[in-house]
Order: sequence, then structure tokens, then C-alpha cells
Amino acid sequence: MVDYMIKEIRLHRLLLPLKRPFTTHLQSVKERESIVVEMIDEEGAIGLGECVAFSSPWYTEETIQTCWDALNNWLIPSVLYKRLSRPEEVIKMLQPIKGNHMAKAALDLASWDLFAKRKNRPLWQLFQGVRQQIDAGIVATGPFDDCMIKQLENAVTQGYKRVKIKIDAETDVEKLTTMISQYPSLQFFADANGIFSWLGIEALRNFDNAGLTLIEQPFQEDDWAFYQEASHILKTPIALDESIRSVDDVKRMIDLGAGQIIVLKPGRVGGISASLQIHELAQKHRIPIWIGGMIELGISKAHNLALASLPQVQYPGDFSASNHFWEEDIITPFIDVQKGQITLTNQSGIGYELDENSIANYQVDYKVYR
Ligand code: OSB
Ligand code: MG
Repeated sequence: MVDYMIKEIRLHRLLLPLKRPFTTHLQSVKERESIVVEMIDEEGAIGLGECVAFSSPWYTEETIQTCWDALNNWLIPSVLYKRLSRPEEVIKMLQPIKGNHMAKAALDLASWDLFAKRKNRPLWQLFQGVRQQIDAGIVATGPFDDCMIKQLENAVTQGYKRVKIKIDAETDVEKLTTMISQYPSLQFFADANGIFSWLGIEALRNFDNAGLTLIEQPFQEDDWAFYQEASHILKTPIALDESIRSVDDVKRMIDLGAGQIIVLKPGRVGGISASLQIHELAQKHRIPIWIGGMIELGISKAHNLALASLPQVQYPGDFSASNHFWEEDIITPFIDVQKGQITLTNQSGIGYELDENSIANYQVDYKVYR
């Protein structure tokens, strides 16, 4: 394998408005910050990555500012001008720096896209993905009122097969059960974002006969004992989202028998390299995976889509079209959902390019290292 060199890295710090606020019991997100990474080799090939931390630590400890600082001060100096022969060497070079998985992921993603482009192969084929059509899935928020019905009707019209509902202390289980029975063509996931650590396992039990395909993150990240207990009591499978911050968390989940399904968010676990390790573990232990979203932009989404081609990904992920959250995404072409599916491209790498106009519109800071 021939060596190549990381000759230049560009960081675009962006701020985009959401079409409408995304509100859960944790936070109302109205605008989205992001860092897009361009990693360039000596031949001028460009690999794209994205950092998916939020502006404040409501969902993960890392924020866009901590990632910006980590990237500028420690991560980029550790990889710039280094020679590589494999994409996972970038994350290995970053091992002496503790934590900062979300900041590291941005570079790891870029490294994989760069490698695939050098090889002139689509990323999903490089992973030996087994499918080119990826099932889409939408998230619908708010109380079970007319607005929710409108969101569900739109989902059905656009061909989505799966809808994720956010649940909290106010959720009316009876209304939820009726609603689910009225949409037999849709699979319903319920995401609790940890609230049953405060409401208790008994309250969670009320959801067991609602017709849900799965319940996502009923308890807080480290409430492993709750996960063990609930996995015995509930017949609805439990999926772990926030709890899966690294490969080690997956090992813990398996050792403890805590939960049945992994929600894999590459941007949180340290990138593609860590995601492939998690996939291997999940395959060995027969644990199904689905790929989660974080209201991210097209670059991260494209990486996630490529991973969704892997065999152990067995449920539809958080994959909506670019126009679900955004007036204008930062990639061309936009991500498009047809008959409930997204087709992986045959272009090399992630198969999408940065839209320079849109980057210029939303850029609030820019750094270049060469
Ligand atoms: O908990 O899955 C979550 C969005 C931001 C942060 C956390 C979560 C979410 C979502 C939306 O549920 C998923 C999406 O981007 O489609
Ligand atoms: Mg979630």
C-alpha cells in the first residue's frame, strides 16, 4: 500500500437555522452549529468530515466550542503532514489525547472519505456494504395533536416506513396506542432521552403494550442496572443511544446484558473506525444496530448512510431527506427520499460534494492549516 500525506486541513464553522424548532424535554434546538472538515492529500484529493456536537452540552458533554478548541489546539497538529497508508491511522495518532470523541470523529470521517476517494471507490463498497437502498426514517415531535397527525400523514405520503416519536412525562399512552394502531404501514420507535430514570421502571411498563417496535434510551447514560432490570421485565426491545459513547460502552452493554439494540452514532463514538469495530462486536454477539441521527448536515449524514449498508444494521435509521430539517443543505446533490428509501451513490467516497455557495452563506469562522 502506497503512503500518502495529509498536506492541508480546512475547518468551516457553520451556523444554520432549522426550518422549525426541534423540541424535546431536554432542549429546543432552533439553529445548528457545525464544523465541516476538509482533509487534503499531496495529490489534492479532498476528504470530508463533520463534527456533530451541539452548541451547549444538553445531549453530550462535548460542544462545538470544545471540539473547535480540541481540533485547533491538539488534534490537527497531531495529524498534519503525517504519512498514512490506512484511514484508521488518523484515530490511532489521536490516541494520546483523552476523550474528545466527537472532535476526533470529524477527522476520522474525513480520513475515510479521503481514502475512498484515493481508491476511487464508494465508501459503502469499501466497507463491503450489502445493500445500496437504505430505509429512511423520520422523527416527529410534539404532543399527539393535529400537528402530529400532519407529520405522520406527510411521512406516509413521502413513503417513510418508520417514525420516531419523542416520549416524556406528559405522554398519553392511550393516545399513543390508538395512533400507532391507525398507521399499520409505519413502524413506531419511541425515544425517551433518559426520562424514565426519574419516572421509574413502572411508568415505562405502561408503554409495553403500545405497539412500539422498540424503546430508545429510557434511562440516563450510566444507569446500567436499570437497563439490566428493564431488559428482563419488558417485552418491547430496548435500544441504547446516549449510553453508547465508545466501543467500550458496547462491550459494557454486552457484558451486562443491558438492552437489546445499539443506536450507532458515528459522530459520537469517535467516527467510522470505531463504528466498524462496534459493528464487528455486534455481529459476533448478534445484536442488531440502527444508525442514529443528530439533526446533522449532509456530510455526516452521507457517512452514516454508507454505514447503514452493513449487514448488522437491521432497522431503519434516523435518515430523513435534506429538506426535512434544512431549507438548504451544505451538499450537492441534496439527500433525497424516494419510496421510503435513499439510494447510495456510485460516486467515490461519500458521493456528495460541498456546496460552496451554501458554505459561504452559513460560515461564521474558517481556519486553514498547511
Ligand atoms: O436522541 O436521537 C436523539 C436529535 C438530536 C439529538 C439527539 C437525538 C435526535 C433525534 C433526531 O432524535 C434524529 C434525526 O436527526 O433524525
Ligand atoms: Mg435518541
